[in-house]
This record gives sequence, C-alpha cells and structure tokens, in this order.
Amino acid sequence: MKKVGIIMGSASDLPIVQKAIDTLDALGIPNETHIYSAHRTPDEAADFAANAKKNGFGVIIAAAGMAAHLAGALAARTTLPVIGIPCKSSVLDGMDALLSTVQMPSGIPVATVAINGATNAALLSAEILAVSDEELAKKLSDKRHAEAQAVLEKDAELNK
Ligand code: RP5
Repeated sequence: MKKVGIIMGSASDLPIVQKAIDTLDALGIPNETHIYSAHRTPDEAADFAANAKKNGFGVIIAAAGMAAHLAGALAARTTLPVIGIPCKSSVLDGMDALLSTVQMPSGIPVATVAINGATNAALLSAEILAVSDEELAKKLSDKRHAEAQAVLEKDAELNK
C-alpha cells in the first residue's frame, strides 16, 4: 500500500497532528511524519514533496498554523493529492491558517479540512488510497457502519 506523508510546520503542531497519525495507524495505513516548515526549512519541505511519489507516498497531509503556506508550497512540488490541516495556533483562532490554506489560486489544489481537522484529513487520505484498494475501502465502510450503530444505540438508550 502507498504511504501517507504527514508534514507539520512546527513541533508545536504535533498535539493536533497526533489524531491523524492515530487514525492512520488504526486503519493499518503506513505513514511517516516529518517537521518541515515552508519558511524555516523550505528546501527540506520542497525536497520531500518533489520526491514523495518515487519514495512510495500516495497522499500528503500538511498541517500548519498562522500564515499557513505549507500545504500550498508542498502541492506546488508534486501532483500527489495534498490535504491541508489549518492549525489553531495564534490570536486569530486558526482563521488565519484556514484562509491561507483553503484559498489556493487555480492550478495547484489543496483539499482543506476544518481547523484542527486532523482526523478527517487522515480519513480523506484513506478514502483516496481506497479508490484502488478494496480491502481498505471495506475497512472504511465497516468503520462508518460501527459509528452509525453507536449513534442508534445512544438513541435507543435515550428513548427506552
Ligand atoms: C507555523 O507557525 C507552524 O505550523 C505553527 O503552527 C506556527 C507556530 O510555530 P512555532 O512558533 O510554535 O514553531 O509555522
């Protein structure tokens, strides 16, 4: 199976990113996490993205806060799908990172999830890989089924 690469702009993003790592691990999806910043270590970030396909990655998740250009900078270097997680890390409560990540000009797409939406970033990366992996697709649909059952059990408990 192709790997998911998770890049975060700072070690301070790890508490948010950990949910993506945990979700991928639970689904048995190989993943690798690095701290590369678009502004502090631009060469390492660019090299990772430029070589990601040949290094066995199928999707890249990029998490960054403030003026969050990491996802766009990585996406500029690869045609692999890039998912951006805007991180809440400043006085603007993540709105700065959300707009910086989601408002990509035409030509270089970034699939942006919610502020701190690391779980959905991992699930979206799994869905992308599952397009060509039936076993993974089944795991994802089983997971949804289990979540639906949990909601219905709560409903039944509430109404008994
Ligand atoms: C961004 O600036 C990082 O992604 C982080 O969310 C934010 C703050 O970084 P630190 O100052 O905590 O390293 O580059």
